[in-house]
Amino acid sequence: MLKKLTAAQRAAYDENGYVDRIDIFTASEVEEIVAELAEAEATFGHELDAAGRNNAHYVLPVLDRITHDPRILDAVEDLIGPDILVVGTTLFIKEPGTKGFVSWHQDARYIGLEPHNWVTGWVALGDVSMENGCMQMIPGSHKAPLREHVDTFGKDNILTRGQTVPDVDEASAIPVEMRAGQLSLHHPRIVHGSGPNLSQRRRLGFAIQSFIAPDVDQVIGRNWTQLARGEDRYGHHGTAGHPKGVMDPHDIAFRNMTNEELSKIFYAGAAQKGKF
Ligand SMILES: O=C(O)CCC(=O)C(=O)O
Repeated sequence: MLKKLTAAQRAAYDENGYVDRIDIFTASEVEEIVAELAEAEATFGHELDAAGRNNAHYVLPVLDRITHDPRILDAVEDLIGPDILVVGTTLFIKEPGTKGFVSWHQDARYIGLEPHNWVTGWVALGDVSMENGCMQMIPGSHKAPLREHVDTFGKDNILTRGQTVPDVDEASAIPVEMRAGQLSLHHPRIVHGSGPNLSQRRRLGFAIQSFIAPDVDQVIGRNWTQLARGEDRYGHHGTAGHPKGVMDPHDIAFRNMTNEELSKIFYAGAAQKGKF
C-alpha cells in the first residue's frame, strides 16, 4: 500500500521518470524554514556559498529536518522501499536576474551510485516557474541507458564540470513548476536541466541527492550516509550523524571532509577542475 503518493503519481513516476507537485510543507512552515536559512546565510554566508551549498544539512538543523521529514520519506518509500539512506544534499539557489543555469544531464552519469535504486528529492522553498529557472524534465528519458555527456565547464553552468547531454529534444521538455512547499522526485537516469532566473524573485531549491536503498554502493569514491528509515543490512558507506547545532565547528569539519571526497567523485576522469 502506498504511504504518500497516489496510484496515479506512482504510475507517472514509472512512465515519465519523475513526479512533481507533491504537497509537503504548509505556507507557514516554508516561512519558518526560509527565515532560518536567511539568518544562517546572513551570519555564516561564506560557509554557505559555492561548495558550502553541498551537504549543508550536516551543519544546519533546519535542512536536516527537511531531509528527514516523514512526509517526504513516505513519498520516497513509495518509490524505493522502506529502508532509506541519505547520501547528500545541495542548495540550488539562483539569485534574481542571474545567468546561472543547469545543463541537460543525468544524475547517475557522474555520481557513482549503483544500482539505480535511488531517487532525488527537490523541495521548492519558494514558488518555481519557467521565469525563475525551474527544473525541466525530458519525460521517459530514464528508460534508456546512460547517455554520453560532454564536459563544457561553461562559465554560468552551475554543474561542477558543465556536463551536458548533447542533442536533447528541448521541445519535449516539461517544466517542473511548483508552489513553495511542494516536492518533486526524479529518477537517476532522467535527462533534466534548468534555465537562468529571469525574474526579480530568488529561486530557492533544496535537493536531497539522493535517497538511496541500502543495496546501492558507491563505485567511484567514498560516501557517508544517514539512516533515514528502516535498516541498513549492507553497510556500504560511512556513517554520518545529525548537526549538533547551527554551524558547529566539528560538523563544519565533517561537512568539508565529505565535500572534498564528493569533489573527487564529480571530477573523476575530468580534464580539469571547475569551481567546486
Ligand atoms: O535546481 C536545479 O536547477 C537543478 C537540480 C538538479 O539537477 C538536481 O537536483 O538533480
